[in-house]
Amino acid sequence: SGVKVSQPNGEEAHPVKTISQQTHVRDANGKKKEEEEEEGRPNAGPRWGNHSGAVRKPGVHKVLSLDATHAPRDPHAVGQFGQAVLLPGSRDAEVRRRWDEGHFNVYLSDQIPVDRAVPDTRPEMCSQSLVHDDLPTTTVIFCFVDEVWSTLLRSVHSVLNRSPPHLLKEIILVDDASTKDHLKEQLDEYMSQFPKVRIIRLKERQGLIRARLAGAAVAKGEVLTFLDSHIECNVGWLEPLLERVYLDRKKVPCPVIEVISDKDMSYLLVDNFQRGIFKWPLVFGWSPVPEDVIKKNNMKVTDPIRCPVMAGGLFSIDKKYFFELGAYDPGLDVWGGENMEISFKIWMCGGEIEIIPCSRVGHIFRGQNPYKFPKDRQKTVERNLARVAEVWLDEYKDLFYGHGYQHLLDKKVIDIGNLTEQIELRKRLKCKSFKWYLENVFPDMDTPVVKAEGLIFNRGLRKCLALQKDSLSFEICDLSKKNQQFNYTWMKNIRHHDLCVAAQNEGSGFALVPCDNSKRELRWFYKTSDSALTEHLISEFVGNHMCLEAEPRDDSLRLRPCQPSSVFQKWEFTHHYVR
Ligand code: LR7
Ligand code: MN
Repeated sequence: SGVKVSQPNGEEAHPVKTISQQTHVRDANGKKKEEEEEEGRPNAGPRWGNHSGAVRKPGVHKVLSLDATHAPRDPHAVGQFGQAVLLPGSRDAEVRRRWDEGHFNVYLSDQIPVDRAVPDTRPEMCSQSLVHDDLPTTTVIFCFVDEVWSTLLRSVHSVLNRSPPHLLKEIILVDDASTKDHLKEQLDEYMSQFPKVRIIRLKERQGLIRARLAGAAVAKGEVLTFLDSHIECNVGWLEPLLERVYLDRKKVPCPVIEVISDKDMSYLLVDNFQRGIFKWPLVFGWSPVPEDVIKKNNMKVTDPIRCPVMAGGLFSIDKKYFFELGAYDPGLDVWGGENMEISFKIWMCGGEIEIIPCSRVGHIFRGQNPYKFPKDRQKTVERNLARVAEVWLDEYKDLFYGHGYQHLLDKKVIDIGNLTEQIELRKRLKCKSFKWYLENVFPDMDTPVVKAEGLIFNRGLRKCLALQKDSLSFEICDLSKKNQQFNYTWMKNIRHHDLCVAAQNEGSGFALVPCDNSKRELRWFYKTSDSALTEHLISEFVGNHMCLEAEPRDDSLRLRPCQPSSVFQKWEFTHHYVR
């Protein structure tokens, strides 16, 4: 059949491409190799324990490789089988003209059938894997704002064509106050041929977070499955997700997100063993599962992959569990940060996030959001992230602010809104600490909560800073003495428990004051260099490079203009974690 032509392990290999958000796109040869390794191994079933206690027997029914498009109506149409389309140069102007409608090749998308076939990119074992015959039903929720007609339709068709009908309760399209005309009557009319498709229209733009909540509120399926509105579900995508929820209702499975090229609309494979992670300040990214974890767990390419954070757009979750978790923080606006929120919440409050290699969905990665933000984009995302940091990060929120978001601490600059309910929720659910999360879910991140700690040695005095009653002085260095212990934090505070070293306006009389992240007089820039000449503590409060200096006459502290040669301005912490 025609589908053989498109099999990525055939001669018609996809070219290797790199895509900024997802660098693990790989070619057909890489995949073929892993499939060979795969052959003949038994299916190990669930790997990561069972929260609900009841151990279920392994599934007994084969995944239905149901795909009405394996014999597409028009096998010769462009883009069929997920192949790249090269348009003649004469179309360049047209392509460019329509690009901004979706920030991808909209002109080309419109030429490709809305029910095109895509290559079955699953590892070979997947078609043999077994699932239960009494899986829960799901409601698929797409929210969209001004989505391109052909991609929205292709998303819906891929769900209709590749989901077993008895598992697909309904598809809910949440129109987040789109302005484009075709998304109104024309969409109603088109979707009226599919009884399972319902359209909800929001009167005002809510953003994807509250739009998803609106869909979830009326969903009738037992499981919610969220998808972006420019995706193509692959063969057999749904059963492996529902199987995980069935095995344990606190598992939150995500498909492997493959790449639909924004330029030629080809369906590209991604590397195995990729998981979602974050870097400071809460930036999502992909990274391979560490080699030792793969070895230790003897992981196969088909095994679920524990995921510290999810990408955000594509996942299934037990509906009751979603609401038990408090769904999303409804205070998050428009776009961004909700994937961090739900990820931390799931892990810290007893659930698990997994990527399921046998479930695969292609997504068009766009260089820019094709819609407008009601407020400034940057400010919207920052505000969302600050809400997440305040509720979930505990003492680690300093790392978030300390990586370029210090300005968010000024409550006059930005109002992140009320957090009482979110904080209450975390207490009510008895969620674990962020420290627990880092140690147990993302141990390889290895992120120190302070930049330096221990004693603070002054090179000139050859003594250490010490707290005496409520003032600061110097003592002979002694590691066992508690009053000589300080932290140097991501907020650049010199901290002893809840007290911080404060710079004084006129430079004398050093006070220890209660720490407060928003106060500039508590910030000390620790300037280090290998030449060891400039280990200064520069006040960020008083302008013009004023440095903390020890006064040898009376072992006091003062601020003086920074001088590279002054040994009394040189400070050394016992332990440096980050220079
Ligand atoms: O105001 C809005 N209202 C909406 O309904 C803004 C967006 N949306 C819709 C939009 O039409 C789309 O269907 O919400 C969906 C997601 O928006 P995208 O496609 O612009 O987001 P994205 O793919 O750039 O971003 C990722 O991060 C987002 C952060 O809020 C969401 O979690 C997206 O769902 C998420 N997408 C994915 O996880 C797919 C893989 C991307 C990666 C990595
Ligand atoms: Mn998207």
